[in-house]
Amino acid sequence: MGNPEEETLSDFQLFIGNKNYSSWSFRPWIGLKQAGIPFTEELVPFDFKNGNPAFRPFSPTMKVPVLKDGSLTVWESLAILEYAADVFPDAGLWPGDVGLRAHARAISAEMHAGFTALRSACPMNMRREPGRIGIDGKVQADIDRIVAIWRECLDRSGGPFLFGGFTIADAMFAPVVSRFATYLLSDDPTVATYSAAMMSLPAWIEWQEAAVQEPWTVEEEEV
Ligand SMILES: N[C@@H](CCC(=O)N[C@@H](CS)C(=O)NCC(=O)O)C(=O)O
Repeated sequence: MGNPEEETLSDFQLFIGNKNYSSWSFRPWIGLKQAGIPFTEELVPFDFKNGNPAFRPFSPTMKVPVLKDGSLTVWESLAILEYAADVFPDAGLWPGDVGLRAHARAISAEMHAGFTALRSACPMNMRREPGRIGIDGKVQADIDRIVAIWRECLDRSGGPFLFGGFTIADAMFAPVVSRFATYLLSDDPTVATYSAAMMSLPAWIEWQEAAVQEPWTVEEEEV
């Protein structure tokens, strides 16, 4: 396999949670969509009160996202995107240059492992009316670090995405872009420009349009 445009079919089956809230699901979903990699979407709504029993048949961690490719199961958002980049090496999911690729992997891993203060204080909630909330020093430190990462990448690449064209790094930061917009977390012009580019992607619009129409409310995620 190589170029997704030359592929008529893939067996990729992506299990995701509610589009309005599932920030981890959004990452591989927008990455695969943006790269033109075909997949079947299986949306399984959260059922936190009962421990999400419907996740048991497909998810070894009882979390989403999960990718199935035939008999293979891949969990963890970044591992799913890495697998897609391996299966479709011509899809441009990582920068071509080895040094830029290392940088893109570093910030993607930093996102995957970190920014816990921001993630817990400001859950992704695409339906929420934009508005500020009180934020503490730890959340502000996460915001400052994210803005520094974006500014460094965009200054070097010239945009519109972190490494010029859309890569896994953008997919990993997509839910943060959404949080910045929902909770009005930064007035930095770099954030505004980058967010506008991300939020005008057809894949972003498709996800958001579905998210805002979902009937489910998850109280734990409403701030
Ligand atoms: N590190 C995991 C995080 C997955 C995760 O926490 N997913 C959330 C939804 S966004 C989930 O399934 N939560 C259900 C639960 O914790 O019971 C990844 O990158 O995929």
